[in-house]
Amino acid sequence: MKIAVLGGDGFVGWPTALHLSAAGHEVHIVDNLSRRWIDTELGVQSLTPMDSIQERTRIWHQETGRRIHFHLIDLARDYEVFKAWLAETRPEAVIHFAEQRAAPYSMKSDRHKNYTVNNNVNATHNLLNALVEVDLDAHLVHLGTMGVYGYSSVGAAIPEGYLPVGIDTLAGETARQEILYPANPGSIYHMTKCLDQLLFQFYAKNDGLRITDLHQGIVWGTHTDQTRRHVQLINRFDYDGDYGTVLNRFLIQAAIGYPLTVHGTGGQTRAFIHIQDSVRCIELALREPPARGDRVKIFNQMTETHRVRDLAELVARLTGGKVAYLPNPRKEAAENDLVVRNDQFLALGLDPITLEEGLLSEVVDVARKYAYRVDRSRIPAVSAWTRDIAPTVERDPEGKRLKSVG
Ligand code: NAD
Ligand code: USQ
Repeated sequence: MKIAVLGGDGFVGWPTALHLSAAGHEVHIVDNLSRRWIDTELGVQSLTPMDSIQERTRIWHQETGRRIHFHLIDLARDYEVFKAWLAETRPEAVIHFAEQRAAPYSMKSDRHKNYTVNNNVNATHNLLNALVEVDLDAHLVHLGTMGVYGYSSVGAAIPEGYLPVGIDTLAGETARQEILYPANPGSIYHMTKCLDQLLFQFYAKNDGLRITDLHQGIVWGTHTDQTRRHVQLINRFDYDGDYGTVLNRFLIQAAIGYPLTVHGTGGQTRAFIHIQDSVRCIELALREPPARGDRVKIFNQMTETHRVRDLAELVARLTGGKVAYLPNPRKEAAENDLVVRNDQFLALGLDPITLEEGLLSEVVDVARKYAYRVDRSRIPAVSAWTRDIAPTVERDPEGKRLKSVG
């Protein structure tokens, strides 16, 4: 199949592009490299040394004889360029990763809020608009987030996208419907993913676009079967206070002897998935496109749930590290439970990789290998969700005064 991977230079996009190329597909990466620019803005770099996208694809060709094509296009801003590219390339499937994906980055300032909304909503809408305009019946697979549901515990499992409801009619009967599960975003970033859902719903209904939305949990780990093949195929690994996600941050903090940064009581329960399973799920979803005219197909792409403080304690036990309980920079519930349905991927044959010590140790080993590249001053999470919270997150676990960058 000819597959476009939008955002294919990123943390999940790159191993997905490799995985699909290895499976025999013709892969085209479209990326504006904004994520690399944001590293420069924030004064951080991936823990792992990443080569340019051109160099990465050259090494892939050298290793496998297979070509991955790269196209430098800003999906949010260069609508006409993207439309012309789509009309010419005519992929059979489009995987959409190309959004600003960090909640803390989206909450840093009014400028970052504007950037995240403009970038994410325009990228998604430009894609949908262009698919209709060039009359392309490609299967669109979008990477969404578990965060659209809001993680709240109502004593029921979170279904895969749709909630059956009964509506009292004027005739005194009950009308049965399935509606999108009520959106409950916890950050500007998560809010853009809720807006994406409505865009998908409209374009599936109005134009018959075939769309799959993957509501993914937090991705952890770094290597996949393909990124292991050559040192220059290595995946990016974010550890900083804006882009580093919780488990990967704990693993690198443990590797360099930095106290594990638990926010508040660490009572937040979140959904997780290993990077290898993430790329497998995307391939499984590609094989099961909805039919034209179907509603958006929604999968929960996660394999397990964990409470943040339990993860910190597990990593600390494994590595002999210390846990620091810090003021929470976010506005979020102190504690929540989370039960999530993921029956659809299990039915398609996903055999989940779950958290086990071997895999955790592998990430710690990667972190130790590249520890010399870590700037400790960029570890604290200083992006506060509200003005009231900002003064409470001014010091790091080592007692130093912090300054926000960007
Ligand atoms: P990432 O930031 O590493 O990659 C995103 C890529 O998209 C980057 O290479 C960036 O340059 C590109 N991009 C952004 N805006 C673009 C634009 N306007 N035009 C072209 N390219 C653009 O993020 P990731 O961790 O790989 O996440 C990929 C997707 O998966 C995101 O949409 C994210 O919301 C979702 N997701 C990620 C996680 C996670 O834990 N990393 C979890 C759930 C969902
Ligand atoms: N947390 C800590 N300490 C840290 C970092 C985070 O306690 O050092 C806590 C946060 O307060 C939060 C939880 O861990 O309660 C998760 O934070 P995170 O940064 O790992 O994840 P999140 O902001 O939700 O975002 C990440 C990805 C995003 C994706 C989302 C999936 O960046 O792209 O959509 O995970 S989900 O969480 O399921 O919504």
